[in-house]
Amino acid sequence: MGDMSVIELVLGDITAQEVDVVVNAANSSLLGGGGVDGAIHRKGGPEILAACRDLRAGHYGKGLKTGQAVATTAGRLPARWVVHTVGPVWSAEEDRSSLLADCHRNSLRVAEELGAQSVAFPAISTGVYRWPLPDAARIAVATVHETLAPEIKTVRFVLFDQAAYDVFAAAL
Ligand code: AR6
Repeated sequence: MGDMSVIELVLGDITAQEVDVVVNAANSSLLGGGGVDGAIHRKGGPEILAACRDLRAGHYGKGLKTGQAVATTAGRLPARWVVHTVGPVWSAEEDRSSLLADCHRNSLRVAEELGAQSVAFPAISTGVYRWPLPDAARIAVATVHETLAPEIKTVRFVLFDQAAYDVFAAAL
């Protein structure tokens, strides 16, 4: 991590963040869903879905693989881009931690390639995909710490409720 970068926590709605990149906890179809994904498409408007459909018609014909990340317009959000990533579904039988780390690493790499200086992450995989919050927070914070290049000045984890905020605060 560069000296110039900060990692911060915010309690709130990721669709309200004025940042260069908002990371979406998407699914491999890239065509929308519930949770953060639903909120981003609802607030960002049809331009984001149109861009996702274009991706599916092009290099992402089979969809986006778990752990990978790809950018689109942010539509009407107060952001410049949405970086869509697909978190792993929690499994008690199989350790999928490296895929959750990949989401954070690859999202930051895409953000850097775009020239972004600020990136907002949700707590990827901790909703519909059921990843235990303390473990997800540990992986997210550690991976961002390891990966963060000085070009990105701010990484903001946006937590939707106080319980999630407290868990991330403990991990940080
Ligand atoms: N802002 C910030 N955080 C939010 C918001 C919001 N507006 N809404 C929910 N969260 P989830 P996943 C929190 O389910 O587990 C979708 O259907 C939420 O409390 O959005 O990666 C996709 O299409 C939780 O802590 O993402 C996929 O099919 C966290 O965001 C699937 O869900 C992540 O919850 C992905 O599941």
